[in-house]
Amino acid sequence: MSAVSPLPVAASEIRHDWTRAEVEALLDLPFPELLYRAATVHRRHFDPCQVQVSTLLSVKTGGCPEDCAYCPQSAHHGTGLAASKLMDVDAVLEKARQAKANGASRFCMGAAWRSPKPRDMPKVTALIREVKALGLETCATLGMLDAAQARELKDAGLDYYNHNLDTDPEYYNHIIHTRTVQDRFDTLEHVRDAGLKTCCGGIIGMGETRRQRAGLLWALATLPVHPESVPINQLVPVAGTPLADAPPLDPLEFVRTIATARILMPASMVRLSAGRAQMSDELQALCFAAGANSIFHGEKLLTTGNPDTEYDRRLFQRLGLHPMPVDTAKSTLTDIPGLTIVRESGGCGGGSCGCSGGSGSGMTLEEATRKREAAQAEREPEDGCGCGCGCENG
Ligand code: SAM
Ligand code: DTB
Ligand code: SF4
Repeated sequence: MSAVSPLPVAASEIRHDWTRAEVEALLDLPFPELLYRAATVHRRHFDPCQVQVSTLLSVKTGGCPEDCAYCPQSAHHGTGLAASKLMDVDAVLEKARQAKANGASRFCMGAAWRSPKPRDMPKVTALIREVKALGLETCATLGMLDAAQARELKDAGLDYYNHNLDTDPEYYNHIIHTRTVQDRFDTLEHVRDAGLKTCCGGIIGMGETRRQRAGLLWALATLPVHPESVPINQLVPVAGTPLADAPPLDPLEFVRTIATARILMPASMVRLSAGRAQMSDELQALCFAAGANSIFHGEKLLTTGNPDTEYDRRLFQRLGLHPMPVDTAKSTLTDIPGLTIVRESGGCGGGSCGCSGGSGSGMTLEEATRKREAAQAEREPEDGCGCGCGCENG
């Protein structure tokens, strides 16, 4: 084996004391070794063939007073994006109902704000309450929060708050000048103290070095609690933003970042987030193999495009991936139509082994889950799916 220094291979424990040097050493590993370690950690905590699926809606678009160099919604950049007011509750509910009908389990609402103003809070809390009442998990990303605002959102029924560190704290002031990284840490603390789950990650491809990518991952992995979700966005270069002409990132660097995030935060959902529409199928496949286990599903992110639902359905099918079963205790939903498991030539119904045995031509997630559980109850684990494909799935 190559001269790789001993590094945590069996990182099933959750650590918050990673050093920057350790993170850099992981990122620097030979590619096959890094992927092997990430895939090993992934399997200790998750079914590597299950992918959690979220949806996104911009409830207040554009005109943001912050100057984030990547963002098409900043009022500082001439992107031609029209600013809109906070959407009415009824309009958001219509979108949320559609999302639910399309199988969403979590509905994420984004607003282009530095922070919500006192006058915004009644409407925002109404949005959260009403969306929650539809039986959806709620997520919001509204900018900075103080402690009282975080508690108000929690009391309204908010489950997750998305607030990204976005880049290495040391690189932060190259990208954003209207707030400090400490502002970000403060909001994250208020969010945790209020009992909300955190969704916190960053953007790759903003001209940062590999060392600075290590700095972002180190900052995330040494938070007092690992974020439940870690969105890793690839920069979507938008004309009119200062990063419109950022040098393209070596795709393998993106995979390295995903793999290292998986090793550092073994029990978190690592989300292959913005930028999927610009990625090849092969790159996405490598990201899933490296430990990514969450995506945004739906044809729009906030203002930019995302792969269409048919594309994602085909990709899942080709890769033998399936949507992470929804926790029915938390949600009334059991299926994701856009990503329904549909087999061209049958299959074992497990949905995760990619075999072509078994019978039937199509199966919903609910049916597949039921069938898999029933099969698991009947067989010894080493029996596999029962179709002779040699997989280990029930
Ligand atoms: N205004 C709030 C904030 O900044 O926290 C919430 C909305 S903001 C658009 C949410 C996240 O979108 C950002 O933290 C950033 O990671 C991501 N984002 C924005 N523009 C992006 C781009 N062009 N490419 C990739 N990610 C982007
Ligand atoms: C996150 O980390 N990525 C999402 C979500 N959190 C809010 C947003 C991506 C935005 C990409 C650019 C756009 O569509 O405007
Ligand atoms: Fe505003 Fe958020 Fe965009 Fe920054 S990332 S300009 S805070 S909407």
